[in-house]
Amino acid sequence: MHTQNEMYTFGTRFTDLTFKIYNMNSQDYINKEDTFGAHNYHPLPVVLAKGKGVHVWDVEGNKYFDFLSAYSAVNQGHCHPKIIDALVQQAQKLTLTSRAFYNDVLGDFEEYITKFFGYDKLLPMNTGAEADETALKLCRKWAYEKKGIEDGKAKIVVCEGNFHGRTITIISMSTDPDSYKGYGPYTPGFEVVPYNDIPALEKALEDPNVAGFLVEPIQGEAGVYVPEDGYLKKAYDICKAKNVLFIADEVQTGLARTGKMLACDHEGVRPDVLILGKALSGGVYPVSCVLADDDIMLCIKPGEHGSTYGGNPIAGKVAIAALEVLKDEKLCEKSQELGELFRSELEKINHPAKELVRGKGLLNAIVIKPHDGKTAWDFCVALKGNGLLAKPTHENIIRFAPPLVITKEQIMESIDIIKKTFSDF
Ligand code: IF1
Repeated sequence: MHTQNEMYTFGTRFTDLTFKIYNMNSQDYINKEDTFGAHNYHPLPVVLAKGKGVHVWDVEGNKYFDFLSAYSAVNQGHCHPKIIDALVQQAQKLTLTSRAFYNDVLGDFEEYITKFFGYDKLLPMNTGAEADETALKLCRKWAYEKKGIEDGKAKIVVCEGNFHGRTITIISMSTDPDSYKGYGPYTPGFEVVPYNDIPALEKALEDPNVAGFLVEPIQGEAGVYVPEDGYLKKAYDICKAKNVLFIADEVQTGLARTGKMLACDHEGVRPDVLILGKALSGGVYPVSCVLADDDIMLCIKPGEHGSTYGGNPIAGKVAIAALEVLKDEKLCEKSQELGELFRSELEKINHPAKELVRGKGLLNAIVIKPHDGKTAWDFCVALKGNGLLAKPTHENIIRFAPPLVITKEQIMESIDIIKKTFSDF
């Protein structure tokens, strides 16, 4: 046990950093997590202690570009002062009332966000999975109360390669064994169709018991799989023709990440049910939600759904601040412009290990061909050594998703790091 902690101010190498360290190095932290924590992740071997904007620092004071952004939760940059201030101010007033009582923040949050996205109503939750679960329940309720499907018979169509969270019902619709294996029995009522396949969707919607189509506008976990132009609009039109709810999971693609406020905006599609999370709080606090119009949202009556923390005062203030930052700092435009620059620079890299580049806005990925027995993981470890943090999704795809506050100069600096890593690879 370390009896004392010592404040060090690093010398010239880390002039702007002062770390409280308990004489522990990264490996000590890793060992501690290994001893006392569940082994449900295999993190990159880096131990972070500080974040600001596009940068994070490890316990040794090494500085990195964060190109994961906590899976697109930190679009506004680490510890954005406006969002932190909203958190701190509210935290000193009233943190949680539950929904047993009203409070003086939730109504403002509901009004702000419904006008921001153009929907009648908000149902606030905390995590993305809870918001997806809420959307599934809403869709089933609507099926029985409005579409007239026989009770218990509603079906929801989902896509091959989907990722919507880790609950038993959500993994019941997953096609990734790592997500569902060993967790049966599974929740029934889901049908899987190939992603980016309109004929297959059309066929599935012939079934009159289909109530909803749940889709990610770009499949993040599947490896930043961008469907062909027009896919979302065609899918939406088929849903409308069959009186099926188009449910967009924008937990990862939403909030300026792909160059528009919503990825659905690229095709002018307005989802019947919109699911948001992650950057809805700028990475400061768990905030998620579902947005819909009255004819759908009011199918859930008082006492039929809820959450202890859902819509708490801190969440409301933090979310308003996080959304204001997206607008004030024009992060949609930045994401669009810098994403194009990033992809065009990546395209110029000639290396046998680089298979292809894909993405939209600042949600991008490179597909790595195993090279000299080295994988995408090895590439990410090498990137870390060169000052950039990214994480492979599946064994051969590396997602690049920096905070949207990144500058053009920082994009070019990051490209140089990626080029250097390729040349050493
Ligand atoms: C993990 C993946 C990304 C999501 C979409 C809902 C959720 C997520 C489109 C659930 C969450 C996170 C979860 C995290 C890693 C990360 C992830 F690799 F798992 F799939 F981003 F691609 N819809 N994605 O991407 O939101 O409940 O986590 O707040 O579980 O390892 P959550």
